[in-house]
Amino acid sequence: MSEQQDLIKKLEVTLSHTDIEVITDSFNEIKELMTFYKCAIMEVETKFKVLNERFKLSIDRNPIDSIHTRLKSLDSIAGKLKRKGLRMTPNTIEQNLSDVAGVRVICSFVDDIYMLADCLVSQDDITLVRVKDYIKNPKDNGYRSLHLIIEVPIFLDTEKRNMKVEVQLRTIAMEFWANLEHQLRYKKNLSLQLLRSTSRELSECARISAALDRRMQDVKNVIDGK
Ligand code: 0O2
Repeated sequence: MSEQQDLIKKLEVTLSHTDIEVITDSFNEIKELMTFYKCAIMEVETKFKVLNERFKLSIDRNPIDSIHTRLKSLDSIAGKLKRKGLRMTPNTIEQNLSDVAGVRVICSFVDDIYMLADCLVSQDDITLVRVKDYIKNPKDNGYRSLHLIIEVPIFLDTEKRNMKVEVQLRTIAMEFWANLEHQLRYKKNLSLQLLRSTSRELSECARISAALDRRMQDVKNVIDGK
């Protein structure tokens, strides 16, 4: 089965016949756009790798523990646009979604998150579109991370295109918590009672993990003589 047929089969469950026709007509353009997002991910990942190497020289340690990248799948894109009441075309994707390209940077210390974010957005080819600081303002469930929506240029054979990328920066502790919470969110067969008690427990874990991040940062500051 071709990639296009495979996608259509998945989308038949949720989308109307007209929606599927629109996607079929612009399938090649959508595929091309996805390649552009993939290139934007590569650009941003490289920028963080360069910063990591730079700091290895200047502060004698790597501020980045790991970098994860992901390209949103076509069926997730179709689902998200449908929830917004939009058809899936290259234009609606670019105009309405800012998380098709995702780069997640995991650091040991909270200060490194802000340092890396500042370094990234001060680069002269980066445009900062939006910041959501869930570290200073955690979500009600305890979720913490720094989210940046940026635009980065990619250079193609005959043109330059600015592509949106969602950058999430978080500590190892935040990543540990978010991964478990994500699993809970997609667990469909838990009783309401178990769901409530597990959410409370996760909320408490978020509090402990935020306290751990603060204490680890304090210890680091003492070691660095700050
Ligand atoms: P996935 O599979 O990770 O991509 P927007 O994307 O701007 O339309 P929103 O909700 O305003 O929607 O964006 P926001 O708050 O910046 O969150 C976007 C992403 O952050 C999510 O993407 C998650 O990756 C992560 N995130 C946000 N809140 C939570 C949370 O409470 N728990 C966890 N585990 N992750 C969270 P997606 O599309 O939900 O999923």
